[in-house]
Amino acid sequence: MTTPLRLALATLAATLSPLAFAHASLVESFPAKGQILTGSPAEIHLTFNEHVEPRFCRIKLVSDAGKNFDADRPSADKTRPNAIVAAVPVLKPGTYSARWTAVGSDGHKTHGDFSFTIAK
Ligand SMILES: [Cu+2]
Repeated sequence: MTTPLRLALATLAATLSPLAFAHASLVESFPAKGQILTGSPAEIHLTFNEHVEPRFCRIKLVSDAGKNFDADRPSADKTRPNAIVAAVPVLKPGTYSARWTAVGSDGHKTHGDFSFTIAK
């Protein structure tokens, strides 16, 4: 490989790598990871490190007994940048896993999960 070509490739790699890591990741949520609530939350909100497309995002809640409680379709949370909000059904006391899928403005899909508890 010639030196100019090697240089060109190194420059290209340096240019592309920040994009490769620019996927949406969760920064903050309500309920927060591990949070213990005194009642069912009316909604869930998720804040990401970058803009996400709410219509392509999903939030699913799974109880510790394995029952699914899907949140409504998320919409943009106008009170927080890069955040989505979704109404959730009334939840009984217990621990729930919130499983989210998000699509960033670059079209890349990411997912994750966290748990929270509703006290008896
Ligand atoms: Cu990406």
